[in-house]
Amino acid sequence: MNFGNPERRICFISAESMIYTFPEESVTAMSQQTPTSQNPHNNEPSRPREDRQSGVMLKARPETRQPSLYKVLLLNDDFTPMEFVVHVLERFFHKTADEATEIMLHVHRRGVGLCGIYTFEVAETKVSQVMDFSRANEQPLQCTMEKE
Ligand code: TYC
Repeated sequence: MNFGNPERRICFISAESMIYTFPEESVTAMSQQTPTSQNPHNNEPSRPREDRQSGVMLKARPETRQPSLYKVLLLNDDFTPMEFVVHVLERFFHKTADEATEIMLHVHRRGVGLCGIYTFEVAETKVSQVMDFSRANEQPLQCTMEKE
């Protein structure tokens, strides 16, 4: 058995739980490359690169993305009482009385207004909560979401 001076190798565990080892010098060389891959605001998928010595395809950075965001909107109608809309904005969107009144009046005058911006599941939940609450109180108030 050979216990003498083995080549030093660096071990990586990928997101897919694959274990890769590389000669130490090649890892040092890789860490000095591709400054754009270190920009956390770069939302493009990383391109696989081939390590020159091992031939293994490497990802320059983990496959993470910023989630898409969705606007939750209230629509005007002629029947829902203003106080009801203010209450909805306080209850489901955590607005103060002043903020809720301002948004309600904006919707009343302009036809549509922004309640908040959320990830998909949160936006979907807010829309359902408002629609269920309005229906349960026999109000025609409409709430929708749209991608930012
Ligand atoms: N236009 C309604 C009224 O005059 C008030 C209202 C405001 C309704 C905002 C819906 O999203 C709305 N009673």
